Amino acid sequence: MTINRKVLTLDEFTIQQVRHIPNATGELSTLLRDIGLAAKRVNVEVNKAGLVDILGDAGSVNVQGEDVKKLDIFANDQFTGVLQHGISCAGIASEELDDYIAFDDSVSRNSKYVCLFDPLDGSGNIDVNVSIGTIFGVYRRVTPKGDMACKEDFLQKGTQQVAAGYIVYGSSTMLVYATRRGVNGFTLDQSIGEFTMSHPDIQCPSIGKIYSVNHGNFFQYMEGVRNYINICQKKDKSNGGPYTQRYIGSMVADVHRNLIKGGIFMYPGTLDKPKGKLRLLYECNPFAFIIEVAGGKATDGKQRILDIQPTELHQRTPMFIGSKQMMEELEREMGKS
Ligand code: P6P
Repeated sequence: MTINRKVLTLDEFTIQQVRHIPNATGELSTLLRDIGLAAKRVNVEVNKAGLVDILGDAGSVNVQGEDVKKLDIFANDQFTGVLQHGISCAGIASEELDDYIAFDDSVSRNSKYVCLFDPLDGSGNIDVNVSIGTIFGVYRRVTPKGDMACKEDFLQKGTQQVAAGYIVYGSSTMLVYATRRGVNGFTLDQSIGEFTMSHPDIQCPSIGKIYSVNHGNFFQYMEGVRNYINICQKKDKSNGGPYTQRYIGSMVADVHRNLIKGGIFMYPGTLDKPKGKLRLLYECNPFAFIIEVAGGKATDGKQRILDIQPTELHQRTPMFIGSKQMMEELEREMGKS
């Protein structure tokens, strides 16, 4: 039986997915609901972040006499906690933690999935009230259930993700996640404290008019990237333009906008940092999975992001992601150099 109501909550939608998938155990749906719960808790603190003078900055004691944590650490603890105390996750890796954590209790050891996340990406923007986000990817563990998770469970190619998503804490708070069945967006309805479906079956437009890149590094980019940026600047009505340059400095916000409206986001390597800044496992792989399910593309300039075989948890990669036709035009330019 399918719930025939216009507005589905995240919980209702994930449970409904279980009903449609033969042999589904509900573990993935439970994990996604756990992530939704942590996201709601983080959202409360992010929304208060502007009140630092009242709450006290990280390391201080707030009016309730509680130790105030950095929001990064707070967010990390929330996502780690719900996954550790859930029934679906054997372990986690986080941008905030040097190494992975394998949960050592019988339920976790027998759980099917591992989760990698950046708990609060762009947190440097909190002080100026710019949108920030959480990014996550979910994999089936490759080591035997019953044992504790091991490093190889976390060093899988992005193609092995069973789900990936992000939360954007912005003018509204949205949770967007993809499985191979599609990409769906849920907006937090504060009146009932639930993520409710607002963007069903998201498709990335095959072309757009927005390009996102840090122009401050322009002369450090390789020639093909510089040539493509010049092409973007010269677009006019005769060839699909004019383009607009939009760069928030918060990847979740930039990529979310381009996913919905069409566009391309680039964080290339530079002369002094050829691997760029963004992390493969918990920033680029999740977004690459989402954009490909939505019809877009994501590469490191040479190969699909999802095909990269990771060798370490925190490795970086150049990142080019967005609308299919825009990515193909970029690839043509990069192929010439
Ligand atoms: P830059 C935020 O710190 C972040 O990791 C991404 O969210 C964002 O896209 C990028 O860095 C911005 O980096 O070097 O352009 O300031």
